Amino acid sequence: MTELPLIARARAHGSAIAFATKTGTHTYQNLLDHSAAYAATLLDDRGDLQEARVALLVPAGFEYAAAQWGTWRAGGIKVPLCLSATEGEWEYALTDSGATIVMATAALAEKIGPLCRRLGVRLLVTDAMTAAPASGSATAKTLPFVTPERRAMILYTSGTTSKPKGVVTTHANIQAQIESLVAAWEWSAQDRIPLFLPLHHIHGIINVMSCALWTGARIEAFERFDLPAILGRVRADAYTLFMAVPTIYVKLIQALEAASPDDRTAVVGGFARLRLMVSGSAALPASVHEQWTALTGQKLLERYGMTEIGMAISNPYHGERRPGAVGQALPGVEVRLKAETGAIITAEEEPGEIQVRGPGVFRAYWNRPEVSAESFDDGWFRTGDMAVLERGYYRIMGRLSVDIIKSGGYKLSALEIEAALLEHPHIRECAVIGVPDSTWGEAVAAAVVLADGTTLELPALREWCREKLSYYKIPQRLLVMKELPRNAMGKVTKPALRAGF
Ligand code: MLC
Ligand code: AMP
Repeated sequence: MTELPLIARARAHGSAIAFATKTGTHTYQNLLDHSAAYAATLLDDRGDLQEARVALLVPAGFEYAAAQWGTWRAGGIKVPLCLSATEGEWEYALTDSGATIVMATAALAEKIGPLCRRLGVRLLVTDAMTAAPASGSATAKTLPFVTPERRAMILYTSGTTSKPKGVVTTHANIQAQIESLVAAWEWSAQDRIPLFLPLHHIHGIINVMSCALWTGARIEAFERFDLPAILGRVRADAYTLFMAVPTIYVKLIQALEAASPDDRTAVVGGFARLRLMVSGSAALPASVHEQWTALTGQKLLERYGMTEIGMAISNPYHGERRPGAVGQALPGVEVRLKAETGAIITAEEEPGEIQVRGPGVFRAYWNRPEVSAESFDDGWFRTGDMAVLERGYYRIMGRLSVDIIKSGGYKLSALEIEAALLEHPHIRECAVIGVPDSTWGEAVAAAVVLADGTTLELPALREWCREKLSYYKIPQRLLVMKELPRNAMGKVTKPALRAGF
């Protein structure tokens, strides 16, 4: 074999439609041609990018997929950036990954251009590349042979360190993640799926886009979660599959309840006819699961995953989909629970940390050998999530770290947000936690101690944060305190803070 399997498979899907948008459709052959042209441009006069990092600032859609495949076919590592990040966040991702090239649409190139110039990073504007015909020289260029063991992608994930860490996956890891889901959820070339999740995280990249492109299915991409447009397409039976985070199901329930009886009947009918609806990236409250079934007749399939491992545990496609539980290990994935004592748990009803092993598990954190080593326990990845086995299914109980927050499916680091807040001239001390929220799962809540003689209100704080943090990291609650609760060691007792909100 001389090509990555993803590319070789696309040749077989040739004339099938890969992407459908308001403005037109693109076949798999278009994707092959475009990605070859992108690869040729990226390579310039080189024969292989040799794992050079190529950052992507492109909205979901055909261009994004072509840029991703172009990077891979040229031998590069793709680093997708959050479209709405602040300049500081972009700068961190570019410098930490050592990216030498940014691919961006014209509109986004204008925003990131000054930073690229300052950092000396080459900026390629995708629209300009598309406008130029795929010249003979581009398509005729011999592309390098990229072996599956080579590194393919770095995804930045927030966690227990203040700054996000780069999760490095190889082509083989990505393929294993895709093949597991394609088998478990019975993907086929007849599938059609909307893509409205951000493409700097695996939920959108792997579960939706890559599984679809692997099987020859059709993707309808939206630049953002455009609820009215998506509902319109659901009622028109445009899809067979639907994958979203719990917050989206909460928002869909709200929209259906607010709709006129006729509209509701039409949209509910569309949802009822889908072959599968999946929820993940955060806990789906059993009440939301049950409300959705009552409204549409659909039994949501909840699954559990993580950037470092892909998807690990899932309710079954055939069989009982149990509200409040995430099911069993996916094909090709080994899961075990480890007790605090160090014992491997074999009995039901005993909680332990979820540890995962398998070909989909990432290679390492980028440039962080020590953190990488600490994250594995005898070859098993330590997720930091606690679970228990009940009647044969895993149920997630929570996280080991109080510094990780999940809001709207985004994983946030309390430490990163605290570091930003401490730059505020009025804030002397602060502690950030996630508090339960019926829409977002958890909402970012900040407790602060102010400098003498100063005041601070939430709207002003949120406005100030816009320069520093992506919008989904900005605190939604604020509590001004005289002092933060601390233990004998002087460490803030975050569980005690929760009561204050
Ligand atoms: C939007 N807002 C948020 C937010 N998203 N606040 C907190 N947390 C979030 N996640 C705020 C906005 O700033 C805005 O505030 C207001 O909510 C409405 O914004 P919006 O843009 O209209 O919201 P919407 O488009 O509806 O976005 C909601 C969403 C989005 C759920 C579509 O959050 C989203 O795409 N989440 C998915 C993230 C994801 O893909 N995670 C997967 C990670 S991978 P204001 O003040 O302006 O009104 C992973 C592994 C796995 O977890 O297992 O899958
Ligand atoms: P991320 O690091 O953004 O990939 O997020 C992964 C984390 O999301 C996991 O470690 C879990 O804490 C959480 N998560 C994902 N799916 C679920 C689920 N179905 N239920 C509860 N938590 C989940």
